[in-house]
This record gives sequence, C-alpha cells and structure tokens, in this order.
Amino acid sequence: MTIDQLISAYRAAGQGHVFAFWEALNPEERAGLAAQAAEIDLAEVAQLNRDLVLRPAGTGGVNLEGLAPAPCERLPANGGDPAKWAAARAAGEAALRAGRVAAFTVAGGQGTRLGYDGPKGTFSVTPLRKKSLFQVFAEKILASGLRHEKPLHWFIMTSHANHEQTEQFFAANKFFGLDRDRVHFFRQGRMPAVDFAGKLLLETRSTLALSPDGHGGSLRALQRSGALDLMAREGIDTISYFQVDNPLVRCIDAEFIGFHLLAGAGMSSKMVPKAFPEEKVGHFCRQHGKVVVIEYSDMPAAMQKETNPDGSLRYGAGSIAIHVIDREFATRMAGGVGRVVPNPPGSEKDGALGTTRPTSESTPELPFHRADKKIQTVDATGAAVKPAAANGVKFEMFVFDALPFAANSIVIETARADDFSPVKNAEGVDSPQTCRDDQLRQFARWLKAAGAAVETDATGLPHCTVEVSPLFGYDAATFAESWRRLPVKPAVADGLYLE
Ligand code: UD2
Repeated sequence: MTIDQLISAYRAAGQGHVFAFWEALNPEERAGLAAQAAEIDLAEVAQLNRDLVLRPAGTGGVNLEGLAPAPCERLPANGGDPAKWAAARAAGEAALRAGRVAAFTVAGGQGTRLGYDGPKGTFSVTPLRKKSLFQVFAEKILASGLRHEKPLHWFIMTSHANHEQTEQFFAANKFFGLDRDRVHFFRQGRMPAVDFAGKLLLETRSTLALSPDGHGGSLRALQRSGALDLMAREGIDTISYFQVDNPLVRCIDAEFIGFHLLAGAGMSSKMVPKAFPEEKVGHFCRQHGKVVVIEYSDMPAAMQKETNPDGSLRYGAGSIAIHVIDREFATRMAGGVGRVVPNPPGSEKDGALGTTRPTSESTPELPFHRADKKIQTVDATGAAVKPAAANGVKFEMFVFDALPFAANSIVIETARADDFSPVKNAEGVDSPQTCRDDQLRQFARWLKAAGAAVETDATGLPHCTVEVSPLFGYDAATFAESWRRLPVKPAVADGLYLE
C-alpha cells in the first residue's frame, strides 16, 4: 500500500487525524508513523469501537445465566483425598523428569500501580538479599530442573516497552545460573488506544498510542514467536504459566502439573479461598458445563457475599492467575484470539469494564475487554497532554477467557501462604512490605516445621530477618530435606541466609 492509499484508508475510516501533522514530520518520523499505521487493522478498530466504546450506556452485561461455583480439588488439609494428591505429585514428577514441562512468565504489564520505572521483574523483593522477582523465579526453575535432573526451558513474555531492558538484565546477571539457551524472551502484541469517541489516539505527533494487548495476548505471542514450535521440537507439552508480580508462586508445582495431566485438561487453574467477599480477584465458576472466571468487577456484590450452609463464601474460589496449559490447546487458541464480542458498561475496576464470554468450544477466540485509562497524547496543536483523568480506552485480552474452551478444565486449591503474595501497589495491600512479610512467614514456617527455634509474632512473622534461597528449598518438602542434610544447624538470627 502506498502512503497515499494508507492515508486515504485512514480518512475513509474516520481516522484521518492520525496524519494531522504529516506535513511537519521529517522523513524518519513519517516512515515510523506509516509503519505503525500499516500495522493497525482498521476494520478491527471499527468493530471494537462499535462493540466496546460507542455502545449505548446500559446495554450489554456479563452473562451470569446458569452460573454456579466451580468444583475444585481441595487440599488434603481441607478435606481433599491425600491419595489423589500423592498420585498427582507422582504424575507431575514423572513429567518433569521426562522434560515435558516449560515455565512461562507473563511480564509485559506496565507496573504503573507500583510506580516502579523499569521491567517489573527487575524489582527487588526478597527480605535479605533483595533479589529481584526474576531472580527468585530463575532460582526456583533452576532448583526444579536440578531436582528432576532435567533443566527446564523458561519462556518470558515482555512488551515493546520493556523487552530490551529485560534481556539486558538477564545478561548482566548471567541468567542467574540458568542455561541461557533455555531462556527465551518474546514481545507481546500491541493494540491501539482510542478516545471516548473512538478516534485513534496519537502519543506524539508522529507516533500512535499503542499498548500491550493483555496477558491473553500471550497465546498468540507464544505462537507468533515460534515458542510453541520450539516446545514441540523439545518434547514439551505442558506449560506452567504464572505472573511476574508474585514471588511466592511455585513456578513448577509437581502436584498441580500432575492433576492437570491426569485429568487430560486443556488448561487448569489454581485457586485460593477468597479472604473476604470484596477481595479483588476473579471467581472460578461453572457455566454451561465449562469452567469460567468472572472478574470481581463483573460479579454483583450480593452474589459475592452469598454463603454456603457452613458460612463459607459460595463463590469463594479466587483466581490467582496460575495455570497449567497444554501446548496443543495453546496452539488451537492462538489461532483464534482477538474476536471482539460486545462488552457491557457496568461496574468499573482499575478502569476496566465488564465483558461477555465465549461459550462455544468450536470457535476458540478470546474476547477483548475495555479498560479506561489515562493515555498520554497530543492536542490539536501537537503539544503534549498528560491527562489527569481517564481520557481513552485500551483493549486487552485475558488469558483466563481461554478456560471455557478447554476440555476437562480443573481447578485445584492451594494455600495462599505458599503460592500467592503479589507486589502490585506501592503501599498497603499487595505491596513490597506485605510481600516481604509473607516471604518471611514462609521461611519461618519451614524452619519451625524442620525443628528450628524461631520466634515469631502472632501472625507468624519472625522477629529476625532471614532468607532461604530457592536452591536450598523451594517448598516445605525440599527445605526439610536440605535442612536435614546440614551437618551443623545454624541458629536462626538476623541475617541468616540459607543457600
Ligand atoms: C489479575 C487478575 C485477577 C487476579 C490477579 C492475581 C486480570 C484481569 N485479573 O489482576 O483476577 O487473578 O491478577 O494477581 O487479569 N500482563 C502482561 N501483559 C499485559 C497485561 C498484563 O504480561 O498486557 C501481565 C503482568 O505483567 C502481570 C499479569 O499479567 O504479570 C497481571 O496483570 P495485572 O497486574 O494487570 O492484573 P491484575 O492485578 O489486575
């Protein structure tokens, strides 16, 4: 397409303003803008506008018809069958020893809430050594590979904004001891942002406002980057998916992997019982015979408060964004992500609005969701505008929208204290402080269980600052083994680092 044709197409689509400053741009700027403009699917933008941006207020709505709580495998401590968990562990360990599993981190988010300027995975989180999130994951993945005598491949999805910095960080840190040939970075896709009238937003006079397409974009990014082909060549059929913000996550969890494999599932999930009705996590539900996640912003408050006869929350299975995904399922989904379905106005959270969800297994496509955000742009004169309030809409896909397409999708319970303490906000809940404390509590629990004397407060927080390297122990069992092997047990005191 020539530049004249491109500009005409934009004019015909009512988006001609994208070239408002064309005459004033230098050749390099023109080339950059033309390349960005050519990347955008104007028909898709028009449909997104119709369905998500310009729809009449009060139309649409999340389909809650036939919704029921999703069944889940309870932990043995909460009534689950210990034999089933033991069988799952054995199956998961066999898969790990056979090299069938890869780790996958979605690290493309912008970390705006944390107020940290840099790839979120480079943020320091551990109490003593101040290890970064990436280092914690790297060491857990390394430890699991050593234990099962099969080093793992690790796939890391970045964004255009943080890709180079992420790669440089790993190189500067010698890949934290991992084989660099087994660590793979790839960028996620981008979507254009529009104002509330559906007009594409310029970020500067010569660039469009483009933003990551959501963690749901990970499925097509896995495909596009060649990661799924590489997995197939390496004999990997099972993908352990987790978010970059949660250092407590068991990156490679044999029991979870085993449950997934024994069920023959396309995609499986971990849940924690919600701490309180208003907790901001998605809810695992069952609808039309399929597992679905209903975001907290989409479930009516009264429903979130419903209780079972024993007083527990009826919709109490909280989604903590930890999944195991079958490689072939990911391949199938990657072919069909990006379908636009009507998205309702309605309850708002972090600027995101509700969504509808696909229901048919024969059309595996992820919907886009609408998120109202502050988007840096330019005014009619080309001067920079830093908005104080949301001025436009970004479009994102969510990976959990793939669940209803998955055969035999299962949900297993995990203990929050052993799997989930994300760093999301600079202060308060889910902050560096709460995450640090949760890590300390975990180290203290492992030490106590192994017979060490540890003084803690009533919440289990130790009085001293200690740290356990994932290479010493990455869960209670591996910690206990390493502790047993220590010829001299160290006193638990400030500064103790077990590696
Ligand atoms: C997500 C879930 C929520 C709960 C919570 C647990 C959604 C909509 N909600 O909330 O139900 O499970 O996590 O912590 O997901 N990311 C990308 N690319 C993107 C956007 C995000 O890689 O374009 C990554 C991001 O780096 C992070 C993760 O996805 O690792 C979560 O993103 P978020 O912070 O937007 O999700 P949040 O906290 O709203």
